[in-house]
Amino acid sequence: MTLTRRDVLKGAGASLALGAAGCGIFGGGESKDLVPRQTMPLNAEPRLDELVESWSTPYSQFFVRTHGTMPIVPPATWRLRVEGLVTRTTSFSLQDLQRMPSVAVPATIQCAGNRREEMNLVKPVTGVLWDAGAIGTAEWKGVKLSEILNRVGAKPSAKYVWFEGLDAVTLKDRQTLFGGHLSIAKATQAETIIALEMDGRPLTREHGFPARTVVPGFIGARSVKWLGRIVVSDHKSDNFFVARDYKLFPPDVSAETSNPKDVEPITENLLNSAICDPRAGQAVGAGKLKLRGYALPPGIPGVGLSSVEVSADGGGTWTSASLRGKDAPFCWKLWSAELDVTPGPRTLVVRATDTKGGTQPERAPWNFKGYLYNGWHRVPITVT
Ligand SMILES: Nc1nc2c(c(=O)[nH]1)N[C@H]1C(S)=C(S)[C@@H](COP(=O)(O)O)O[C@H]1N2
Ligand SMILES: [Mo]
Repeated sequence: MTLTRRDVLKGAGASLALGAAGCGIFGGGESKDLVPRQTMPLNAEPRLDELVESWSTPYSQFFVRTHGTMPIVPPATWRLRVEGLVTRTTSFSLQDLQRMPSVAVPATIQCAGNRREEMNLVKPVTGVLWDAGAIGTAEWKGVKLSEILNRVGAKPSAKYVWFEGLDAVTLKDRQTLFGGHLSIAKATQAETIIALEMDGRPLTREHGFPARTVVPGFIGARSVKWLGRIVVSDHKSDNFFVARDYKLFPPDVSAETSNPKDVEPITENLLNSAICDPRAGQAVGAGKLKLRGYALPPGIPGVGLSSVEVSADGGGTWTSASLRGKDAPFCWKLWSAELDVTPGPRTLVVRATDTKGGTQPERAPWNFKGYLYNGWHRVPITVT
């Protein structure tokens, strides 16, 4: 097996030296400009004001979320095995997938832990303490999962499709593989794909080379990177990240009292929005102030964004923001607004409303894992 120059460059990031100023680690002429939240495993997000410079998130600004190792997968020998309730168990090579009909799907991926830092201020939670930057938008290109399921002959008794990554994750008591699952209904939607490319180039190592699922509308954890195996089944996956993690426990449940069997795995994203500019703690001049940020529709088919509103008095009075960016399903929109601000400590607030009339709650329910925080985003600033 020979590694191409590109693979070697990708692999050069195997041991990471991260500085607080960001990390330029991924070689190949590309670099990430992210703020690390954790280095082993690597978890890093962009500066918020840089994140909303463009609707399509540049490579350098796309957050990275890993739970374990970041495998260097040799493309020539890699196979995607599809088995379980299928007529023909099949191993697809990368070339097999590249030769199949392909589709391009723009999609925003948001981590279920995005904005966890805010929930942590209410009461401590477990997990990576993300600001509001664990989100990004790209055009993903690859093969429809439904096409793969047709080729292998998924049986009528199939109810779930399980996915397994090639990365090794160290849990408290054992090692495991990262995994996900989808109902057969979501697995066969046109938007659900096995992506080989991100913004017109092969996936890079940290985003799942050579293949990952992209599941628009669902939390990022369901878009499994470094895909190694797909199992078609009549029951739910027992992978740790489906059966135990990525569940939304009620506020009165703690790590000690939780029973994962009581709760379903998280699927869709919730309606969300954030102020990305100005940034928390910034000092700005009195008068007209421009605000910029993003808003994400809930991951429900056919539901988009209808409005974004901002406030400089903690939610007493609201001003409409203007939305921009592609009108694509399951994708964010960028927004901007102008507010008059007077001297003193001020709290900027944003909330979004969707096309079904749903709005963000002033505060989202606390849960010990810190998932799905979508309360009004508040940014304290000083006006001078
Ligand atoms: N194999 C594998 N897939 C994975 C993960 C992982 O740790 N291992 N993390 C998931 C989570 S929680 C998120 S939010 C997204 C992040 O995708 P990105 O790193 O490409 O931004 O990948 C998902 N897919
Ligand atoms: Mo995530």
